[in-house]
Amino acid sequence: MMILAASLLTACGSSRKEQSVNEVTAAARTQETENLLANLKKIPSGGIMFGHHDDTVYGIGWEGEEGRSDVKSVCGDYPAVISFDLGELELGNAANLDKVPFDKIRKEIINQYQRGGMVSLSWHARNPKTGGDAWDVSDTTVVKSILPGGENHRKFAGWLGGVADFLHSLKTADGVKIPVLFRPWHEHSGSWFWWGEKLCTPEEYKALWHMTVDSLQAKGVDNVLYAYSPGTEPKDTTEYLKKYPGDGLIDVIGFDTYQFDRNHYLAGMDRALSIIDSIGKAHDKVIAVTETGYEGIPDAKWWTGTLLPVLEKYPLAYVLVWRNAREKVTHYYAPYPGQASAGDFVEFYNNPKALFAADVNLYQ
Ligand code: BMA
Repeated sequence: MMILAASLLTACGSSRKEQSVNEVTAAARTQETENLLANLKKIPSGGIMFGHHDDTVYGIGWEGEEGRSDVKSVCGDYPAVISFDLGELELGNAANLDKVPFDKIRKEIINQYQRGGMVSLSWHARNPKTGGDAWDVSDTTVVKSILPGGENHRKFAGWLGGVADFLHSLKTADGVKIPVLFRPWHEHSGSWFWWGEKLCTPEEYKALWHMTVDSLQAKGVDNVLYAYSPGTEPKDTTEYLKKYPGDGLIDVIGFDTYQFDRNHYLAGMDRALSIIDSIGKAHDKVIAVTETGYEGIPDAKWWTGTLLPVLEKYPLAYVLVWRNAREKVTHYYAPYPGQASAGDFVEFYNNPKALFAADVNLYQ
């Protein structure tokens, strides 16, 4: 596998750097991680996994209750995909930017693995140059400053070391390393994060990805798949791939999009879906809607009337909605008992195409 990848790349005339990244990628993955990738490729033949951010750590009116989930309270099962965020791990904090303790996140990652479901991790990393948060776009040289040779490179290398330690710590009681999908540097086609469109060049953005993956692999992290997820700004496949770091690094391609106006949402969703569908086929990548939702879900038929019809035309592995914030009660994207769209969500759940935790077994 490794030799084949290397000789194919040599035949294509790729640089030594790309070659070494590809070799490491091909060689350094646990069996469970390879199984996860193989199963993600098979999922679309049976349906689409449903996902929810921070599902089991808090919801509307509760926090930290063992086994609780707003999604499960509504339909009886956990999401097939649960995502968490590593933001502020880099500060050495005990809890992330949304005040969820990393020990709790680790525990919930183990629980989700034991259900046979998937975990995705985003990273709203603080601004390593200004000291502000991920949304601090006051300085356009932040990415440059953390790349090799930059004044914040050492500091940032330390942050990546912290991420590697956390990923290494994801183990069952029997010592099995738990595979996760890591989705850093997301929504880079917009300009609201310090790694965004107007904040770095395509070369710098790609170098950020290479540095991230190289550094984790050099530290022996072998339980991770990687996802590339811009927003819906790219209008075609060329624009979508403008900052793509390469097939050797990326396993899942997706995008993030939210509903404000229904027609605008559906048009953007459809265009982005057809872009990732065609790239997914050409590059043999898993495709997914990595973040979406309609804040407050005021449309009682949203799940079966808007979301499912647009998704089911495409071979997606999963769709994930954002968090049910317990501290900002209008900021929620999954229903809870009594919420306006709860009945329709049960209908969505009952559709054989919508896959929840009990429907999947991703590690065998
Ligand atoms: C945003 C909002 C914020 C949150 C951030 C990271 O979309 O939900 O409140 O801090 O994601 O989870």
